[in-house]
Amino acid sequence: MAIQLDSALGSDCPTSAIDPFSDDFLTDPYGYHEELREAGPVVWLDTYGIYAMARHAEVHAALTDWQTFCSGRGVGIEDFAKVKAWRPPSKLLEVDPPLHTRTRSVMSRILSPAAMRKLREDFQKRADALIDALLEKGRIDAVKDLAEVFPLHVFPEAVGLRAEGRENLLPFANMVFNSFGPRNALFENSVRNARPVVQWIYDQCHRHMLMPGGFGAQVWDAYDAGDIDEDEAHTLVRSMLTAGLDTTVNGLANTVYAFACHPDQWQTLRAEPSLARPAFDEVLRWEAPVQTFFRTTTRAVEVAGVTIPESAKVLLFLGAANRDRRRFENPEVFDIRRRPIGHVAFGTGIHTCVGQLVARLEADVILNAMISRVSAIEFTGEPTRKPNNTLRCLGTLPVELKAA
Ligand code: 8QM
Repeated sequence: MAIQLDSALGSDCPTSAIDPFSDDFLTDPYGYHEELREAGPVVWLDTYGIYAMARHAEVHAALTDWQTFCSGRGVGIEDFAKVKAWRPPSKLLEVDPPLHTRTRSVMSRILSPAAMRKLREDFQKRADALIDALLEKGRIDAVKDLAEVFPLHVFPEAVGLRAEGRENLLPFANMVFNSFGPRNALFENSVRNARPVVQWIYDQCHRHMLMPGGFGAQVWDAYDAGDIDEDEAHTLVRSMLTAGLDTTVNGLANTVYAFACHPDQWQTLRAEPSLARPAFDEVLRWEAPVQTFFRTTTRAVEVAGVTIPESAKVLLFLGAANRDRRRFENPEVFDIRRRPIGHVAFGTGIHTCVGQLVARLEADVILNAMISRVSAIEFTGEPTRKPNNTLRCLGTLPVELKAA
């Protein structure tokens, strides 16, 4: 630790006392992001003894250079080379090539554009029915009644899970995303909450638990074909259950939130429904569901004049990079007409979100359903935040949907 600190100080690396895992930061990160971006291209965070990058150029470059900024030592704060991982590591997220190349190709084949075309019609019907039901209700909590309900309807079915026990999925994912951070109260409480559901999750990943034809069964088909071994198949199904739900829940909640905050943008979208796709990208840029991930350096590396030593943990602020004015003009403005090309909400490089077509499909069918049916989205109360060590989460989002 002393060596790391010396080299940080010795190479002109600015230091900061900001704690990016405090409730304060997680509840309202944007002022802190600005401080971190302006402190320099690389910042040493005293609280944890880690490096951080919050500007777009450096975040993007680090995500692209997997040889130097590896994932195999964990994408949370703990270095798997020093501390045993608290769960068996993911064979997709927390690995490097060549293993990553093999597992990734199995997953991207399953989550392909052709697979999405098969799902679209059914997803759209369910989105239409859900929005009709919510309009009957009028006043809703857009987190519980919309953002959670919809992915919980469509995603477990696409994977091929049994109907019972689906309520276990969200507490499990909530725990995993908290566990990328330090062992603070968020980490400890979510582990305690999820303890009873972990075994259920692991049980669902076995071949005999998965309905034929779903994403899960297709992972096992890849085992039959000899592309992956048994342990890899089981762990890749677990990846789907971990990564596929909480992310889209928050992506949808952030979508409703963004338009509730910007009624003019909702009218723009209604007048021009073909903006749905760029509008979702703008939501992701403006409020990235996954705010941060770590990498670990495999060698000493110079970044913008700062030498980061080997075996350092580097915290990449995806959400801050997406609001860097060096990359995006008026970054704090939510504008669905901007083409937010280059946002890193899905990451970039070899680990770019492999499930993003599912996320895009879910957002697209919900927006389609709302564009034709909902004339306005109005707040009926103050939204609340649910801090998470990785995710940008709303706790509640009280709104009224007005029928068109
Ligand atoms: C985050 O377990 C996994 O493979 C996994 C867990 C979380 C994610 C991705 C993969 C990025 C959504």
